[in-house]
Amino acid sequence: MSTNFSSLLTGRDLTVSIAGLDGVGKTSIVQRLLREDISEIYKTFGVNTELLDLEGLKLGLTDLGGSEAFRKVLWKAYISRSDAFIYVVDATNSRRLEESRKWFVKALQWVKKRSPVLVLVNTWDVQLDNSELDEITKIFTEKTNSFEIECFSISPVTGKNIEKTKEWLANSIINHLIAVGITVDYFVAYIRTGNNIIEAKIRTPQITLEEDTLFPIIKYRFANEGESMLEYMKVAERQIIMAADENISCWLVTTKNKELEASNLLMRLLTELVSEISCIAKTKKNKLTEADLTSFLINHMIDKQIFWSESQSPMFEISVIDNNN
Ligand SMILES: Nc1nc2c(ncn2[C@@H]2O[C@H](COP(=O)(O)OP(=O)(O)OP(=O)(O)O)[C@@H](O)[C@H]2O)c(=O)[nH]1
Ligand SMILES: [Mg+2]
Repeated sequence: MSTNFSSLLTGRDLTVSIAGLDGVGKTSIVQRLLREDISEIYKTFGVNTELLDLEGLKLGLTDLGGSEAFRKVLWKAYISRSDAFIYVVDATNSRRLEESRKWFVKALQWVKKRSPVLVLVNTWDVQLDNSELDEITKIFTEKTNSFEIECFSISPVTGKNIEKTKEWLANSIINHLIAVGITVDYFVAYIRTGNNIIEAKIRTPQITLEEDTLFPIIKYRFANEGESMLEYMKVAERQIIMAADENISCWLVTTKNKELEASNLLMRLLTELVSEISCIAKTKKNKLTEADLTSFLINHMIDKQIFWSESQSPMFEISVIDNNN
């Protein structure tokens, strides 16, 4: 199956602020996350913003100037609006570690509660042994226990841990948003298997049957062979997202009156779900049964609380429907 959903993703971009003292290598790291070439790096006056595409998850990177004037006037406004926070420390400059820690602690007051925080220790081109790294890690993670802070070394020159940073960004932001509540009221998956279509409906007890009929668009619609579809719409104060390939069509409806801005994330999650179901269908040679689907959905969507993050017990209906309907 070809998944080219990513090019279709839209929605509000999630943003990550990158702060740290002047000259610690923030811009070099940001440029290395975006492209290989970091030969032309200039001191940041104010803020640089860049867009990082992590296989469809679009992240706005806000690279903040580290000079004292910018720390004082700019950091708060940007950091307090971001979905995640990265702080860069220069491992080769021990003289400024205390100053750096002081600004880190200050910046944490502005970071949105429970947001993911990563400290990157720029090792430049020097080798840092484990005990040196442990020491720096300790300085930046102790007495900051209201946040879960991850810390590792990086080098924009050698590329060390650049991929690891991208993984951290994708995973921690998804986990964070799930933890704070991606709440969905209604989910339907249609899976074409042989001559039949299995319909799996999951909904919260709150959703009424009348509301069910409010979403007449939720009907199976598959993509052409080798293609995929992704659609986003708003109906009756809810966001509705559909992802489909040639055999799987999944729809989800968000909770009413609860503006979830991260439509791009929801689309990504749904797209992943389509791919996962498609993999299972393939291993079963398209003989996916209702039982297979039930166990998959329970494991992935209910036990792991992917969508029902609030303490509700969603209701399940799985049935086989006639393809000729
Ligand atoms: N050799 C080496 N030089 C680096 C490395 N990272 C950054 N530099 C250099 O250090 C200088 C400052 O790097 P920047 O990336 O501009 O630092 P910054 O944190 O963005 O600085 P401000 O914009 O002033 O806040 C540049 O001349 C970079 O080329 C590295 O890993 N190795
Ligand atoms: Mg810079």
